[in-house]
Amino acid sequence: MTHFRNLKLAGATALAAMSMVFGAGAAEWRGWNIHVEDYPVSIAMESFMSEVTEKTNGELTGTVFHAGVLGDQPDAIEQTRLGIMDFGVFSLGPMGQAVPETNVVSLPFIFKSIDQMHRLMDGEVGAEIDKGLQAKGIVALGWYDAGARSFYNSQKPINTPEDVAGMKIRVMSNDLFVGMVEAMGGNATPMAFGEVYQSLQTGVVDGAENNPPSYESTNHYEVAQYYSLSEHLIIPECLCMSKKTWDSLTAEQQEIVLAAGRASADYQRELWAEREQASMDVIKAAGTEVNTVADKAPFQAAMTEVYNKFLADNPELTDLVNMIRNAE
Ligand code: BDP
Repeated sequence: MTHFRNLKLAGATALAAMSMVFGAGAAEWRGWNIHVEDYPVSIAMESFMSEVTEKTNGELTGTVFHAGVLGDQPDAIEQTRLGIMDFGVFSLGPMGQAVPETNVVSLPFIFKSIDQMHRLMDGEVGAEIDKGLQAKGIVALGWYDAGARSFYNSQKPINTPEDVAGMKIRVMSNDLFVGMVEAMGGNATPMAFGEVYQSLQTGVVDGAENNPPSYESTNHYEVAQYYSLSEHLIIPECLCMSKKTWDSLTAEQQEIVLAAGRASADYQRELWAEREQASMDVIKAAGTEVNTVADKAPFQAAMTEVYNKFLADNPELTDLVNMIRNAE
């Protein structure tokens, strides 16, 4: 009993300390980020938060927690839906388990190029996905760039789907990516981002797949030195706000937050282009063996079963898939 009372007291003291720091009643948002501080996503999130604070004259303040210190991505997505987390930048890859509409952009080779992805996300496709997110408690404030994902591994260059066969490949947590690797004959292991370095190092997996900035910023190139530019996934990221937080704002604040979100997305895309180039320079200087995949057609052909299964399981998303597939 005494023990119990002490615990309660400790909780109350912590709360009192928190309100001293933040000021009673002040909104102190918590922003989730998986990336290290100098990453394009991180810099753009900081700029979003400072613009919001500045334009609201300090009514809205917050902290961005970088490097995944607030937990892994699937959990952070749930917490944002529940309003425990106020905002975060999420890949639409792991978002698929919670928001089915987002899965359409996780279909391999669905976009023809990164430019096309931006154009469509800034238009009707993005609006449809935002609707899906809102139904699950999340508001999209802007679409960030994450380039194209390619395979890397510790064994050999990949040029054909057959080269993937038999390899153990880490994927983000979403059944679609398991299906994608299995369709090439590989073994897929869904795993948290933060565990990949050690798993590559100890041979728990032979490879993984990601864009150049993530391959470089995580130092995965140190333990998986073959980078094969398959560019099989172009998955946008979302500057996402909890709908609970959004609904607590005045109309004027919402306008400021949305404008800051859009502006931060433009900024992030510029930073992204620079970092992609810089990352390629770093990995090449470190001796990574980079190869372009001359013929992507066999990879695309291997994905037929992934599409067929997806459309059979999600017939209601056929129009959205076709909207992208038939776009210029
Ligand atoms: C990076 C994304 C990040 C993902 C990570 C991953 O920016 O959100 O968590 O890939 O592979 O490119 O898990």
